[in-house]
Amino acid sequence: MSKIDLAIRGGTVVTASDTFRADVGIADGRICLIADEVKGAAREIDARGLLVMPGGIDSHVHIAQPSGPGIVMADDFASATAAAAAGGNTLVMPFALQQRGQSLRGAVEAYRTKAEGECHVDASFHLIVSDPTPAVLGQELPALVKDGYTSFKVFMTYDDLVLDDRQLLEVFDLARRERALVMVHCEGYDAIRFMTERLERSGRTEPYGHALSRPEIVEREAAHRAISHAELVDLPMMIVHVSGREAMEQIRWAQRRGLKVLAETCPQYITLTADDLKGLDMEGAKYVCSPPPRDAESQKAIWEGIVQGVFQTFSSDHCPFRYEAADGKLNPKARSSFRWVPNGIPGVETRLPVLFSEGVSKGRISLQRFVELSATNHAKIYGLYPRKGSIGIGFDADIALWDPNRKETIRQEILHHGADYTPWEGFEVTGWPVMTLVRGEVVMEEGRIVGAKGHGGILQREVGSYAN
Ligand code: DUC
Ligand code: ZN
Ligand code: ZN
Repeated sequence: MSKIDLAIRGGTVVTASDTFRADVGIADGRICLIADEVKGAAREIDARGLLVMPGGIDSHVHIAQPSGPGIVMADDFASATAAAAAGGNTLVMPFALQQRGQSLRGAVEAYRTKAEGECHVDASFHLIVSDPTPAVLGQELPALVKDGYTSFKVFMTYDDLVLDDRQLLEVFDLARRERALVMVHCEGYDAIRFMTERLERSGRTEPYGHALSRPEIVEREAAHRAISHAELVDLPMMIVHVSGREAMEQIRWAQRRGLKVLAETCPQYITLTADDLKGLDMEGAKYVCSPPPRDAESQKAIWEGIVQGVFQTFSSDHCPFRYEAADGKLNPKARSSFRWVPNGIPGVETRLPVLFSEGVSKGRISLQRFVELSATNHAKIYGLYPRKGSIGIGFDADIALWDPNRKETIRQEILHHGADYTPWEGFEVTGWPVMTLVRGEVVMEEGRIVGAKGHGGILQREVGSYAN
């Protein structure tokens, strides 16, 4: 056997199928041995009392994305991936956003330039298609899929991003031909505009108006429309950031009819509610994201969907803005209407502790389901399996060591992201990641980011098994 660089000894290995006591041997950044005892390694990590789990894969994060005039995202690639590592993640999947009039290839190159040499964990880009011109559909997208950009997001709302039904169908049709996976933001543009203008006319301009302007009906209608379009062209599709019962039931209905509809949900939909947007003065702006968090009954529905397998992935939808900042939540126009409050919340660092604590520690889901939702399914769906997403011979040694009994209180002061607040301030969790290794290198130890940035690489992907 070749030389073993590192052994993780005495821990309990958890995969999407099993939990077992074993040592893990690593050579050249990959897992080379799983055995009762791994001896003779150049270095050892003592994992007694800890869970040895696949590093988290967060397949939905926004980093350094243009977000409107005068607005700046709180994270660059260095800070977002440091936060990811601190939260037990080894890979993030941000978006390369095409602005209208811009070539998609140009957008991708610009994001790669921002990310290269900056990342603490691996990264792999999805595309956002906002301008599906004949050149984009005919040449750019097929070429980009072949180059390993095998998934893209489309929006059913937002002035700068919305695609109409015909455009959605054209993109879906192209994705089917190229076997790419489309992620869909399901909220109806016209209904939101109608509600927003009505609320503004009646003076409901505070942050809570954001939740009132896009109720569950708006998400349900768009989810049903997207499902119908995907059925028409026989396309596997991922509905992202599902917030409550209405959309979840549309997806479950589609899945029961045998349609290839996948779904994602996020921490905000099991822990926050629209009432959080009612915070005094402008405090509610800290929770403005889309779709908005709903209510306790919606949280129950999301758990139902998690337990029943309606959801395959649990991502953060990390989309961070500073609160006390003129380029963030409290920009000069934000007080005049919720529509000017930048849309999104930070969460890449807290996603896994929230799911572990609310899910595993409270007995709602098994460790196996946790690993599926947090890592394995992301790798399978987005074309990184069997390289990423599990602990097995030949996989990249992307590993998080967890103390399942450690109690922590989430606080801004212990986090690494670029935002100046966390929506989970004061949230108590049981279970905490204490070490993260990316391809066999320790990148986080006890909350400290160790090692140089630039260890994280930018990965191209295969077509995922679902799109296939
Ligand atoms: N959609 C996202 O996926 N993230 C942030 C805002 C949004 O609308
Ligand atoms: Zn979205
Ligand atoms: Zn998002």
